[in-house]
Amino acid sequence: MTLLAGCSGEEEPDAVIEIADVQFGPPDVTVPVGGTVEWRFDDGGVLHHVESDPTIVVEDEFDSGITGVGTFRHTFDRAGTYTYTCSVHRYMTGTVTVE
Ligand SMILES: [Cu+2]
Repeated sequence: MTLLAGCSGEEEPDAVIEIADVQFGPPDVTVPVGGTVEWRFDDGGVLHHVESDPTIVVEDEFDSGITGVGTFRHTFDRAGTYTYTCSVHRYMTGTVTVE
């Protein structure tokens, strides 16, 4: 199987957040309703976590699990502002605005 960038058939995310240097970059993104955000764990194997604010309603929760590699995607089907954090580094926070 041959996969070429742009030809793989996998949809491009609406926003990409790089996790590096113990930061979300950028921490705050805006996507349309139905948009997908991709977090990329690219911090030399340092463990991080993308975890939705536990106060949001259950159907909007997202949780990457704690990991140091790969990517995590979540699709946001309802408008709102979603805060998230890294449980390993609680000072790492960001928001996804869906509008
Ligand atoms: Cu972290």
